[in-house]
Amino acid sequence: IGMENSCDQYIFRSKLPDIDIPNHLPLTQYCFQHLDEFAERPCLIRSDGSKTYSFAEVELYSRRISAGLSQLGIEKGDVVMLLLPNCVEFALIFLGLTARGAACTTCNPFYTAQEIAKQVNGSRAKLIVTQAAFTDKLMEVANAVFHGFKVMTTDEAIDEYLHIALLMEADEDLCPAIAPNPADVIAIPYSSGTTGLPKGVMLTHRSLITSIAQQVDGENPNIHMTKDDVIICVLPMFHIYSLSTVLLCSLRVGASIVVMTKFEIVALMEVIQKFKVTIAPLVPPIVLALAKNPIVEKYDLSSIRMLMSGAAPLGKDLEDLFHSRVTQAIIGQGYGMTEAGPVIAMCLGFAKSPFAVKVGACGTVVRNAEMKIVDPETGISLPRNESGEICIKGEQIMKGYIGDPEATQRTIDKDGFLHTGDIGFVDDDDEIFIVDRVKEIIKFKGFQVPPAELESILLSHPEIIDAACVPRKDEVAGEVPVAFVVKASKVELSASSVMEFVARQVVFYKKLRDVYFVDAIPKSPSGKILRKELRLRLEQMHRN
Ligand code: 4UV
Repeated sequence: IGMENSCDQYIFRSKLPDIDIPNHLPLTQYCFQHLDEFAERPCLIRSDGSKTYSFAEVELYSRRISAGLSQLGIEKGDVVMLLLPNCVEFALIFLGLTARGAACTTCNPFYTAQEIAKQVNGSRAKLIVTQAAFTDKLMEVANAVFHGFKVMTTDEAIDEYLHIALLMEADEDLCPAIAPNPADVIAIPYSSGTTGLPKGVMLTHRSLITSIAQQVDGENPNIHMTKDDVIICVLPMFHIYSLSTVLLCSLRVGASIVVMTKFEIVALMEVIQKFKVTIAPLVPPIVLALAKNPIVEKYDLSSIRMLMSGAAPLGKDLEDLFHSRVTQAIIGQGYGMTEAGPVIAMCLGFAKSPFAVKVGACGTVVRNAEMKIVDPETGISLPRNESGEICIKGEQIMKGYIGDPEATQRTIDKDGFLHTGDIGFVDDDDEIFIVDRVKEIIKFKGFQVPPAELESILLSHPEIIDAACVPRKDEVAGEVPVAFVVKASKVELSASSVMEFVARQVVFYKKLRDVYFVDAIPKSPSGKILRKELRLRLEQMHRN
């Protein structure tokens, strides 16, 4: 327990004992292992009240969909893209794919055709499952994709495309047996990791099961979630936080999941009140709205007993303010990263036998895992209370980036530790505090904005000769992307035209919020952009 110093390494562990994790099972079998205890209870609930699926129905549909997929020619190992906002069909198809042994790559439906095409190409998705409203973009996607793919809609039937009824009405008895291996890849969310462009993160049966178990299994689970809980699913399921901690953890323990299509404060309040939501996994911008919007006072939020914030830093003041509104709830943070499977650390105040926790901490390392803090310059592991790069090891971490062994090697060291690119320390009570970031990523409301992607778009502009993108602090979004741009000599180029040029090619949260023209981008002798220097320059500009 706690820290040990072996082989000159400081290793940090959970305060909870390790447990046996049945990660030899296929994911669907693990999720439905205790189905008998809650088969007839509500599992997936549409927040508009139009439909509820029991656990038994969800399990049945996972087999039907698996059978339907095989009739469509989807084989074990094939990749299917879910291009969907939150909906119960997302969950059903994800489970059907998993049962089929196929992998699901999750994509933001609001992405532009260009962004979608990159992910379809990178993951080699054979089928895109989406809603009618998003099919407009798919012609353009098809033109930019090197292989053929099919399209299926989950709502309206469209003549030229497949329809979900083919899956929902398939005969479950025709579900073919597959021989799943714990190391088979079943989810490929995209992340830019510590550097560069978005990459497909290969998560296996074993990694996802391990992460779920680290969260909700054991006699004293780190997150005490049970079949009596009602959890709000407002965060997008295409992001690993919602997919793992909301969807998969709830399936495992039998908690009811209320699925909301999108975040809107009044709708969220109504849903929490109506369904007596007990667990609310959120991100800091939603916590901010809950803490500050006067409308919140009009609703009864007394059912909430656990409030989790993750995916971006939660300020201490905000946490305190929020607590004054929902005094009965335990508030705490989860700290995750797509590549880490995803959960790295979790608030121990959420445990069945809870521990005292401090405001501002982002949890304690999960059980069945090892953490080290290393000096980013020397790689030497550091003791308690010293800040360095947070590294995590365990069976939950990714298998690697799809088709990119070099990026995998840069991220997972020879001892099997995943390097997060986050700077933080472990205190005397095993709590983790994140203080900075050495990786490039910009986080807008918890969404990833990879600077390298914006830079490559900027460099494709005929009048731009160099560019660098960095985060600027923002009270609501946490961070927003801004660019430093070097223009070709003598050309007239306005900041607004550069911003528009980028905006046409990216989803809303990747849009540049400012452009600063400079003579040169500061770089190291090896040509790496000195992002820290640009971040400092920004801070100085805003102080003046
Ligand atoms: O790859 P990603 O977008 O992944 C996430 C996942 C967050 C999760 C997942 C499951 C949970 O149960 C949960 O509570 C949170 O965000 O981005 C990874 C990076 O986001 C920052 C940090 O820089 C990661 O490397 N980040 C994530 N959580 C926190 C955070 C946090 N609590 N505080 C500060 N930064």
